[in-house]
Amino acid sequence: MNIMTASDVYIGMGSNIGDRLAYLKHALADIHNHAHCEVIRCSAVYETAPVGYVDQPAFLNMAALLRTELRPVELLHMLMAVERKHSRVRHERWGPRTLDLDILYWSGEEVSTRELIIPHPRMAERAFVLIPLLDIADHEPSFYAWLRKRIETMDDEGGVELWTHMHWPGASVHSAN
Ligand code: X6L
Ligand code: MG
Ligand code: MG
Repeated sequence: MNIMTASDVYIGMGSNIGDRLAYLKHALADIHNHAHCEVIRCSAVYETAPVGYVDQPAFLNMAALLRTELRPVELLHMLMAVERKHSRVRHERWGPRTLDLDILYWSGEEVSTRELIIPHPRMAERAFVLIPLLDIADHEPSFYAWLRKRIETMDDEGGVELWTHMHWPGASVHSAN
């Protein structure tokens, strides 16, 4: 990876079917194993009450900081391939999923196409996105200040509870790294 052409990107990750923690760990490994993308940091893992469509199992949510040479749409397609590899199927719009990977914030970049909007347009209202991001965004001062302000103005933590810490590197499901 050529660091002169790489960007910092924050993603949100979620799972609410099956072995939720294993899906998150496998996704981190798959992203990191891509030739043009690496996982720099990850947040703790939070258990969160479902939002939007509430009659579904609780989620595990977390956030990760990636460094990538991919363009935004290329990263989107890579993340969608990782979702599909882990049996993501799209039934009802806001329904349960084995793995959800969302691009949230791309340092120094805004995107607005039919396929992809960055920053994520609904990030600001979702505690299950903002609270994990706060764990890993402290070296991006303006973004970090915005996150703190947004979280402060929320009436509650929106059903977001610390579940476990994720150690990175060393998050692999098998002990092979
Ligand atoms: C009114 C209408 C209020 C719709 C909220 C919020 C819709 C979030 C979709 C909404 C609305 C979403 C996750 C989730 C989903 C997740 C938790 C979505 C897409 N994904 N709940 N609900 N974690 N806790 O990752 O974010 S569906
Ligand atoms: Mg999502
Ligand atoms: Mg998604």
